[in-house]
Amino acid sequence: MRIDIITVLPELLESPFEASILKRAIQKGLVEVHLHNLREYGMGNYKQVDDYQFGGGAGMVLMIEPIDKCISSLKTERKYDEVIYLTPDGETLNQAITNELSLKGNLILLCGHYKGVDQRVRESLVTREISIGDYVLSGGELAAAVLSDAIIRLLPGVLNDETSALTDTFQDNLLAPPVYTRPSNYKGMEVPKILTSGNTPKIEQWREEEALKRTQSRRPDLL
Ligand code: 6GU
Repeated sequence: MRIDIITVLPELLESPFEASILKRAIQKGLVEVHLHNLREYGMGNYKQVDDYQFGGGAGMVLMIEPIDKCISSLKTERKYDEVIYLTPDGETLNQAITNELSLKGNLILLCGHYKGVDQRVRESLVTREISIGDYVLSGGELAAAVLSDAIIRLLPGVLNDETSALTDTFQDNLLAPPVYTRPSNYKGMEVPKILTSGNTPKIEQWREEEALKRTQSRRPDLL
């Protein structure tokens, strides 16, 4: 997979890909992530990327031309499965969407800023619009990092047994059960006896029950 991220703030997106699981996925060659500074496609001597909105009103709007130039230049190199615009008025991200996107080949992620992008970008260049939840961020960058992380960890070979995605919360529409590690007694707080019993089928059964209980009490909407 290859992810190309278009942004006016590439520095905000560097560190998420330079640590831990995402870094290792890139090093292993399982995914390529490329950051593109929209300003390099900006207009005129000042490399302008945004302008006042027609009709008046506060807030700048990202112009279509730099975005079109950047996307067109990427598209001359390879085909893309989706051009995703990160925006709070997009479709709300969930595990089903993440699973679906993890099966794609090449993705462009376009980060919005200020009042967003010219509507014509959304109508002519973007194939999908995604939000990461009902709250507003300063820009699409952190949302692009969240989306990339959620996708990349699902790619074959990225996770090992210990970090397996199969037991994730949401992967079966249930929250994950409680987990414990040593010591088995900490200041009188005991680990459930079943977990130290060595009885694997019983442990599995307990985990399923706990997952169900936790989902019922915290997220009944998932059931
Ligand atoms: Cl994708 N962008 C911004 N700016 N805010 C958000 C968001 C995206 N998703 C939730 N809030």
